[in-house]
Amino acid sequence: MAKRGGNGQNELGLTKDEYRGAPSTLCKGCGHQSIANQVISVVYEMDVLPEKIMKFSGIGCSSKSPAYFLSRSFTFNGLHGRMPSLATGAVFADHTLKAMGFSGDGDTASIGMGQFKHIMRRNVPLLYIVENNGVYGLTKGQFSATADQGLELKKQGLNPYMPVDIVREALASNATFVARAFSGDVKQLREILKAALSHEGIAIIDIISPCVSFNNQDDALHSYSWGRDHEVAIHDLAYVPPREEIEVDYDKEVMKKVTMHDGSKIVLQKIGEEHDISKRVDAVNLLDRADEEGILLTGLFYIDTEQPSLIDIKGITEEPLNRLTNDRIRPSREDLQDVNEMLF
Ligand SMILES: Cc1ncc(C[n+]2csc(CCOP(=O)(O)OP(=O)(O)O)c2C)c(N)n1
Ligand code: SF4
Ligand SMILES: [Mg+2]
Repeated sequence: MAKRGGNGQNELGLTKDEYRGAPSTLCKGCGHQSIANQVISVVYEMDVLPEKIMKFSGIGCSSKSPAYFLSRSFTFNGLHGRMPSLATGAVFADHTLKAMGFSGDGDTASIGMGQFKHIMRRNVPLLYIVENNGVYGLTKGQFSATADQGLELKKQGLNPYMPVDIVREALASNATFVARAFSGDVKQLREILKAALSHEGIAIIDIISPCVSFNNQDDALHSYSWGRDHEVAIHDLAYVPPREEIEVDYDKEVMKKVTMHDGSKIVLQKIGEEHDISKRVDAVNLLDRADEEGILLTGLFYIDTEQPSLIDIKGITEEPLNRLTNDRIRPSREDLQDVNEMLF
């Protein structure tokens, strides 16, 4: 795919190298690096101009990773846990750019929980990625709010608390696209990223992304070995770009086709039991069962393409606000007069 322009160029005539960033300083083998690599591939393959993307992050190893991809895109690195405010403001200013948020489990579920909740209920058009390793990697491995109960780490001792589950929080907060992926399962991750980028609203992806330096022992639920041994996909998920024919593997039953706002499609094929991605309560039940069975369930849990996004709710002009000139935004003398008369 994406060799359409020849010489490794995509439809825009850009090579994959033009989607890369600065040399990475993440530890070798860090799950966040794998996510960064997939973001580069996906945006290149989807023929999105890097200058048409803005990326946001908070603080953490995950939050510094946007430096390592899409160096031609707009990049905002904010305060710890405050990425959602930054993204909301920027989306208001220019909703014609694709917005991508990169956060960690600490950045989102510890210090940033309040902001996380509110960006979901407002349905801000943002692809929100949580690079979830169960620890504060950047500050040397303290337990985060998603750390598994009973996890024992050499320098931290035993974690006595119950974990926050990002997917559960997203479902409870009416997020309109909710998925879980594993950074070690690159094929599925790419399809989910593509689908999420086509969603017009908040798209939450909880990506289990192992920290090889502080939380990668075999029994940890955020490790590579646990993920590889326990991952179960809900369905086979394929993203079909606009104008491309749907090709399906006829051995599998097509459960659902979802048409996105840009005309692309998500095709779900059955591999296990049936799951209706339009029913939030079914997704919660699925999570409960996965927890009981001790498996890492991945795939698209829930989608709602009908809810208006923040931009629709606020009736923002098609032309981005940051490009409206003074003569268009300044009220006329007559309009001001009308307002004054209404008030007095
Ligand atoms: C207000 C504030 N409190 C605490 C910190 C210290 N701090 C920096 S990163 C971090 C946690 C990062 O964890 P996470 O978001 O999971 O990212 P990871 O490094 O694991 O990818 C903390 C507590 C800070 N930078 N700012
Ligand atoms: S400390 Fe952990 S999260 Fe940070 S770069 Fe290293 S492996 Fe990744
Ligand atoms: Mg973390």
